[in-house]
Amino acid sequence: MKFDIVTIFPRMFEGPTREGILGRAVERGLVDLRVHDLRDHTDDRHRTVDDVAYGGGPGMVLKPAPIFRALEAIRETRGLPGAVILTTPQGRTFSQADAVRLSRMEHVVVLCGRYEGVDERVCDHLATEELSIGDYVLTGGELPALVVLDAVVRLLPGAVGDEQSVELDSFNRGLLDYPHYTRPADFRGAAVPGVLLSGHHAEVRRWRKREALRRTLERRPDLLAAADLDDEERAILRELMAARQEETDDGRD
Ligand code: JD8
Repeated sequence: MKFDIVTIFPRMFEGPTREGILGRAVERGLVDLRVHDLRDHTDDRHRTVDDVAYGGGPGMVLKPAPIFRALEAIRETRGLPGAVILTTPQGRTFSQADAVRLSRMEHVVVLCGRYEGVDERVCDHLATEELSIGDYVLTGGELPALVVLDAVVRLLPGAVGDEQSVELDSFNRGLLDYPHYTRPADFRGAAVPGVLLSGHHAEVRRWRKREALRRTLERRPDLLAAADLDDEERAILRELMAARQEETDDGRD
């Protein structure tokens, strides 16, 4: 997969793209990643990428010309991308479904905004989609670009050692993950749940289902509507909801 990022801070990508699963995927060539310095696409002595906003007001805006020229250079050397993403607070919230969709493309470009944002003509005539990573304010689009890159690359075949772990991924199934434990069985008086030490694989599986459902019901009930549940999970969920109803109905009689 080809992945191009356009930014005024290319060094922000150095650490994150050298480490861990992402670093290994880049090293092995699963993703052909290129980070482009927007200033290399300016034509003035000062390498100007920003300007004051028409209409006035505080803060600078990224000029359209360097961004359009950067994209033209990418098209010439790398071909036509399947998506040109602008990371912006105005975008639709990036989801696992977006990560899956983008991971099936041959070529993705991400444009990183800074300052007060980018000239609207970039959104209108260059970007094919606008994505946000969540409802909080960052200083620019570089961290969102890294989030998108990380979520996409781990889905590429061969990126994660164990393909099964990607398939069983909590978000893949639409539920939160169950709790994980490792040795020791007793850590400073806090015990690992006995069922996990029992060696009863069927019981372990059922306990994990129950815990995943309990946590999802407790913390992210919004996820349950779209979750892909089997018959056993639906039965467990009914039990958990009935038990909760009991708790809140305490003073009924
Ligand atoms: C791109 C500039 C900062 C945003 C004034 C200073 C995404 N989930 C997200 N939160 N924030 C961003 C994001 C913020 C950005 C830029 C993305 C470019 N800024 C601006 C508007 C208000 N500040 C984001 N994706």
